[in-house]
Amino acid sequence: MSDGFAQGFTGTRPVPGGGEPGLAGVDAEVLLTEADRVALLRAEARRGLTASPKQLPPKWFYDERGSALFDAITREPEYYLTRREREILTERAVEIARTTRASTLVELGSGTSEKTRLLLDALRDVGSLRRFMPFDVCLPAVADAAVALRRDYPGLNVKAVVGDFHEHVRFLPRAPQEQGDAGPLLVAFLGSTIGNFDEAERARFFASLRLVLRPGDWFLLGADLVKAKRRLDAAYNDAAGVTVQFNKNVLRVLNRDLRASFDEALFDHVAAYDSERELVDIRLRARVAHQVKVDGLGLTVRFAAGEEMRTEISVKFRRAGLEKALRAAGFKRSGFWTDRARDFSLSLWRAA
Ligand code: SAH
Ligand code: AVI
Repeated sequence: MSDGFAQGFTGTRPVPGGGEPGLAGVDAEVLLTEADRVALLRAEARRGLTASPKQLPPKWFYDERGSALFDAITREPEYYLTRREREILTERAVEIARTTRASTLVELGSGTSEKTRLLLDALRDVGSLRRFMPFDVCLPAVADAAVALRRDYPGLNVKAVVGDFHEHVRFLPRAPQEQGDAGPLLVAFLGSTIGNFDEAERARFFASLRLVLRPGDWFLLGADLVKAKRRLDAAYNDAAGVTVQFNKNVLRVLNRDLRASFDEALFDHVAAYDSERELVDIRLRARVAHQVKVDGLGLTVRFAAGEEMRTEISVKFRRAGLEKALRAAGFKRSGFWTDRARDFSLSLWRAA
């Protein structure tokens, strides 16, 4: 196991970065190599495409194009989440920096790390920040973010991590004591990506995160809140159709990486808020009965006319539910904030 990573766990071993194409010149730790990624895609696609109902995990949206499409969604007028979270971060970053005095900031599902600059600025200004670690399943996204941040934050040690947060949280980086860099760790999980987890995944994630943190470390969580169905349906069905492209991108990933023959034109994007389960259910619906060959899996997948395949859920939260889940995992609340419209929440938790 490589230096700087939490010790004492078994399972997938981190391999030093550098060898992966696309990471040249980036200080990186690769927990999920390209070969691992394809093996995981094969396993998860086989399971999901042969399940009833069919489903695919949302992580497979995010190749380079999928990450760019998500970034475009955040600028659509209906997709309020990113703007609301940025509003809270703008108001609270200094308070978060003064409270945590973190020396290492790890960002899970970091994407462009654009909003994270508010935290980086505040932590730099209080003088505690030494290291930033963007962690994402999408290698091009994390590499681009690392290059831009290294340029814009001279003196900051930026280490990119390529990994799957369902699998690799147990390898979260620790600052080696001998570098005199043993201040608190702050793990940020922004954008309401936690909403893409089901209840069991959420509980497992909070528990494994708590295990890897030490008392005195911190967790910052961005989570979207329950609101009117009209606004949620609009946010996931933008008029410009960017979310349609994003949802269908998973079919391109399967076509390229598993030699599948999905035809995007034969599927409709379907996204609707379910007010009983308090989540947006996001699917691809077959327009007509047809079959799709997935050569890489030696599989033929049959779709009935109107059959839906789930590609993502986006859970919407209530404060009480979030507090219960985090307390159960061993976190103590330090702050809970919303934007002025009370659309989105940002909460700070201390490993107790
Ligand atoms: N945090 C950013 C991006 C959110 S989009 C923001 O707030 O705008 C979700 C991000 O999580 C994408 O960058 C995607 O590549 C990443 N992601 C999705 N599933 C993942 C997984 N299983 N492990 C690691 N990263 C994942
Ligand atoms: C990344 N994740 C939190 C987004 C969301 O809102 O659930 C992804 C997304 N899916 C459709 N639009 C945006």
